[in-house]
Formats: sequence, C-alpha cells, structure tokens
Amino acid sequence: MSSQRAVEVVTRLAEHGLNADREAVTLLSQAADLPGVIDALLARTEAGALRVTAADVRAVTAGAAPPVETEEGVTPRYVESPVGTSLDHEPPDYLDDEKDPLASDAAAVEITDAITGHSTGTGVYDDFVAIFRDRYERLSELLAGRVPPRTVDAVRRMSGGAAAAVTGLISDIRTTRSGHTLIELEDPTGVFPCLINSDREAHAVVDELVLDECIGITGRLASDGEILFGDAITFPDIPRTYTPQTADYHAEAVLISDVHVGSQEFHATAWDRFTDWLHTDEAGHVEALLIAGDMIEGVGVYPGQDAELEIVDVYDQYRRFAELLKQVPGDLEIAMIPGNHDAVRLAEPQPAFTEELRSIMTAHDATIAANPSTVRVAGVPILMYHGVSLDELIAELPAEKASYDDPQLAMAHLLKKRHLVPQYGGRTRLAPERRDHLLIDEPPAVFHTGHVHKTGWGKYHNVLMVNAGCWQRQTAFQRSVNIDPDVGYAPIVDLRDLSLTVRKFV
Ligand code: D5M
Ligand code: FE
Ligand code: ZN
Repeated sequence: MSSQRAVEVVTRLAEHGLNADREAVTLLSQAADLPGVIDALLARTEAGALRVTAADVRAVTAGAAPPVETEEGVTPRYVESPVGTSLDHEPPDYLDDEKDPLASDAAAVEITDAITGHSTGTGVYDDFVAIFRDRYERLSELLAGRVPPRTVDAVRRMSGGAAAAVTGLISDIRTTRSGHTLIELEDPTGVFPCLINSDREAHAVVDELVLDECIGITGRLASDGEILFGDAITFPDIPRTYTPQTADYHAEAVLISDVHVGSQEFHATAWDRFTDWLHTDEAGHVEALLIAGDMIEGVGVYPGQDAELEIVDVYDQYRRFAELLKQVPGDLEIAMIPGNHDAVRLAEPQPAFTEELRSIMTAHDATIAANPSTVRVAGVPILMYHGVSLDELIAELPAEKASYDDPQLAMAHLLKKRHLVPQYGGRTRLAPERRDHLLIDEPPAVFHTGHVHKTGWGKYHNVLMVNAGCWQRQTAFQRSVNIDPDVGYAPIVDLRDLSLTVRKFV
C-alpha cells in the first residue's frame, strides 16, 4: 500500500468521523470504489460507533487480505547485553546507601510535555503532508552523517553507473518474481526505486522494514540511471557508543503499566502486595513510580467487554484507581501517561488526562503527561510510551525479530527506526499534527512501554528497554486471541547503573 493511498483512505474515513484499524485501511486501500465502500460502512455502522475493523470492511466488500501469522519461541537478536537479573531476583547489595541531599531536594521527576495543549493538527490533508515532511527532515538529518545527504531529484540527475545513495521514507516494498526486494524511497522531491538483490547482505534486514519509516540505501545506479542497486541499508538508529545519563546518587524507579482498574480481572491482591512492599525498607530508594498507560479498563473498548466489568462507569473507574494510588507512599513521585483504554483520544500522540480526570486523581499530585513523554527521574531520561505500535511490529516482522514473548525485540526496532509509530495509517491511529511527536529525537537512558501485557527487558545500544506486564488477569477476550498475560510484576531500575530487578507480587 502506498503511503499516499493510505493517507487518502484515512483522510476520507476521518471526514466521516471514522477510525480504522490497520488491516481495515489495507483492505480499503485495495477497494476499487472507495466512496461506495465507505457509504456501505456508514450504513452498516451503528450510530456512535467510530471504529472500522477489517471484519467490517470484509462484510461490505468481496476481497479479504490474508492474516499475518506470528510464531513463538525465539532467541533475542537485538539484546546485545541482557540485563543481569531475572524474575524474583533479590536486589543486589549496594555499597553506597547515601542519597545526595542536593539532588534529592530538587524535583525528582521532571517532564517536558510538548503535546498536551499544543495540538497543532486540524486533520486536513496539508497536515499529512506537513507531518511526513517533518518526519523526513528530522530523520534524514540523523542519517546524514552516514549516508550522503542527496535528494531524489539530485540522484535523478546523476549519470548511470555512478555510486549513489538515497534517503527517504519507504513508500512501497515489493518482492520481485526472482525473490529480490524493490523498495521505493520518497522525499519531498520525488520517489526513487531501489533494488536489494536477495544475495546481498543487506537483504537480511528487508523483512524488518515497514512502510513510511526513514532509511538510507547506498549502492550503484543502473546503467540507465533509473534504479539504484542497493548494497547497504542504514537506519537512523541509536549510536552503538551511546552513553546514557545515569543518576549520581542511589535512586530507583519502578516501571509499571496496564493496571486496568474496573475490570473484574484487575488483580487487587497483587496490587496490595506491591503497594505494601513500597512501604518496606527494601523500597527505600524508590523515588518514582511510572505508569505507562491503561490505568483503567474503560468501557466499550472491545466486543463483549461489558460482561467483564466490575465498575461500569469510566469516572468511577478513575475514582477507584485514585483510591488505589493512595496506597502508594506519599513521598514517592508518580508519573503517568494514557493508554488506549484511557479516556483520552485514541489517536497518538495522546494528550494527558483532562482537568476533569486530573481532579479525580489529585491525591498524589502525580505528574500527568502525554503518551509519549520523556520524564527525568534523578536526571535520568525515561521515554514512556504506552506501546500500541508494538502490536503492529509483532504482526509485521518475522517471529525471530519481534514477538509477544519478547516484546523488547519490537522495542529495539522502534529505537533503531528512531520512531515510536513508524508506519502511518496502520493499526495505531495517529493524529495528524504539523510536527511528528512520535519521533525519538534524543535517545533515552530507559525506554518504558506496556500495552502487550507481557514483561520483557534488555539493552539495545546501551538503552535499557523495559516492557512492564500488567495487573489484570487474562480476560475472556484475551483468551480468545491467545494472549497469556504476565500479571503482577514490577520492574525496578537502579538509576545509578540502569540495572534491573523484577519483583513478582502474585
Ligand atoms: O491490549 C492488550 C493486548 O491485547 C495487546 O497486545 C493488544 C492485544 N489486543 C487488543 N485488542 C486486540 C484485538 N482486537 N485482536 C488481537 N489482539 C488484541 P489492551 O490495550 O490492554 O487491550
Ligand atoms: Fe492494556
Ligand atoms: Zn493497551
């Protein structure tokens, strides 16, 4: 699917107030009569329903796209230096137990939120153009040191047979009949085709490419100058030599996610044990509790959810969540961002909770921020992102490169692509803004996600990646889609050296 076609589909749906999941966009982009199909969808959609699924599209069209299969049981490829702890590990003994008094006097948690209240998007076509241009400009800048920064237009004017390189957003990927891969790279001056021969080393990474991500391809132009034969694919990436900022005194942060308060499956006992532990001496160095989204279960998030709700009103769910936060020691900073079950817009970046919701969660004076956000705890930058795009990468990439059992592999790909939602118009709904807030401008020291309800951790180019697991037992819906959640784990990072201890509370 070309990005242009996807943009057209998403724009048209938006005109009718509809959102669609990625598969639905793919199916719609293949529809010969898009306006007709949208009319049929509108006729079929119940009043108030805004979300178009692939099943909806199939119901009104004849065609069906094959499902994407993922396998299980893979060896982490991106985890270069696994974090030296395992589940239920005792925390290491620390020699230095003193806090730096100056450092702890300063605010332990700081946040820069460029999103909440700064939404620039109006949802019109121009915004899609602007966001792609912004994405291209900022990511190509990151590539500029390693790939000659030439525009498509400049490459077109080069003579055939010359050594050349193209940087751009992937507008199309196709496998040729002979098994080679044809990649079209787009920049503001045009589109250029690049062929990666299946016998080239670079061919080993073509299965991790997704549409709309920014890469550089280096190689040689064909004799007619019409196509680039690529030898190497370069990602924006985190430098291998990246040295993350660490704390200069003993501070720890607990990274959790997906509390899902309001669900009958919310594991209250695990939460009680966890918050009890936070009051013990062992937790004496914990300065911050970070929650990466899905505080509540929400209402009407998936089919049949009503039957599994313990609290049926969204505001009551937040009231209960606020009560549960009161169990957290008062001197501990809390920072939280929304997820797809929370009561904010689904399209990312998601702004922080509204005043109304904040007024419910006043007890802790929590830092309430957008999804995504970078928070600094004891000076250490932690990138928090709920993680909806992890589903997408896990579906698109081969199992050994991304899977639900090893969510940190998918996280590593986001770091490598320097983008939290590389593929536009996919299953992760994106709000058209003039600036691309999902780009990873500065590498964080810690990358914290949730959403897939599985724990996973590792390092990628010295960045500690932690996917947090959840506080909700398996729901009937999750059983139906084969999700076996990791419930009641709390990953705890020592910010002095980014070492990790994962504690289990079930
Ligand atoms: O997401 C919890 C997990 O469930 C996450 O990996 C996505 C997955 N999920 C959510 N909806 C679906 C559908 N419709 N099909 C397959 N997998 C799904 P959460 O955000 O907590 O619901
Ligand atoms: Fe969740
Ligand atoms: Zn989620």
